[in-house]
Amino acid sequence: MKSDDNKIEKTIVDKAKALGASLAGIASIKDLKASKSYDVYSNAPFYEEYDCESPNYFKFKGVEWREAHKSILVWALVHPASEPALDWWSMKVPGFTPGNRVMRRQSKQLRIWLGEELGIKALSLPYQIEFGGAFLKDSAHLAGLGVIGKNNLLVTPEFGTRVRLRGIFMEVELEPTGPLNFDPCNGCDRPCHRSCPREAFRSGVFERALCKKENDQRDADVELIDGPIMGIEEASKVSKPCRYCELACPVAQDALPEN
Ligand code: B12
Repeated sequence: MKSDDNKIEKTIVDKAKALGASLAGIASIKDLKASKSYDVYSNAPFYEEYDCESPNYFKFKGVEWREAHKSILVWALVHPASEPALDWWSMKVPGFTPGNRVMRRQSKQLRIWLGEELGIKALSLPYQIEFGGAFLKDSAHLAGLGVIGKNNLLVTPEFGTRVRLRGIFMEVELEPTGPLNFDPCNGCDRPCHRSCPREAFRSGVFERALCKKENDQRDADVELIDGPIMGIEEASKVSKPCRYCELACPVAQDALPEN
């Protein structure tokens, strides 16, 4: 199914936005397989259990996506600094964060709509790559939502780095909606690098192990937070991931109220 005027692509992107996506676009899985993360991940998986050299190894076979999946719909939900709880983790919250909870719901609605309205078989992707998820920053870059900045995050013209991402694989070849011609880090003196409490950019590029130390510490430092703040009834133990490099990014700082 291919269209000359990108009608299907526009219909899908518009639907994602109608369901609450702040930004949305489409990338091809073929391009995603050629992306940097796909290559890097097999050699350096994030979770130790995924590393075949590790004693905890249980099932790493590389990133496995089904052949039938040809395109990815990727969308963003804006996470302004003024709404920090969107990003907080609790085992009691469906999807673990209030932001993910919203995006999971959008994902289900989109998957059903794709099947019923357009006859496109689709798969709502899990967040984590080792459970079958996709590289969402790379996908969003290829779909034209933004570009990957020197902070190793997706930087969008509209909301800067302050977005969260989600994706759906589709069993149909569609025209990619990106990438974008956008170069926000050129000429920037990188406040993102200076803001990191663990100096994870000390070598000039993002060092995941240093970032992980900070986030592991934050995982351990749970706080008991009232249910309604997390959108649930009962109080729960909550951890607050680090956002220093994200919030230091000057791109589109004025786009959001009280950002
Ligand atoms: C595991 C994970 C983590 C781990 C490991 C981080 C890491 N980068 O490896 C930890 C816990 C440390 C972490 C930290 C953070 N994360 Co995180 N994380 C993920 C997750 C689940 C998978 C990422 C992954 O392993 N990718 C594979 C590895 C190989 O890639 P990578 O190191 O991230 O970077 C690659 C790309 O940048 C690519 N690349 C570089 N340049 C270019 C250029 C082009 C053209 C292309 C195509 C690619 C490309 O190459 C790099 C590999 O060398 C994703 C969700 C998802 N499914 O994608 C969220 C995700 C990437 N994280 C996100 C966020 C927000 C964060 C934090 C700010 C913490 C927070 N508040 O949630 C920090 C920021 C750290 C940073 N500056 O990168 C967001 C990013 C949003 C955005 N605007 O980009 C995501 C998409 C989740 C979400 N909810 O939307 N994260």
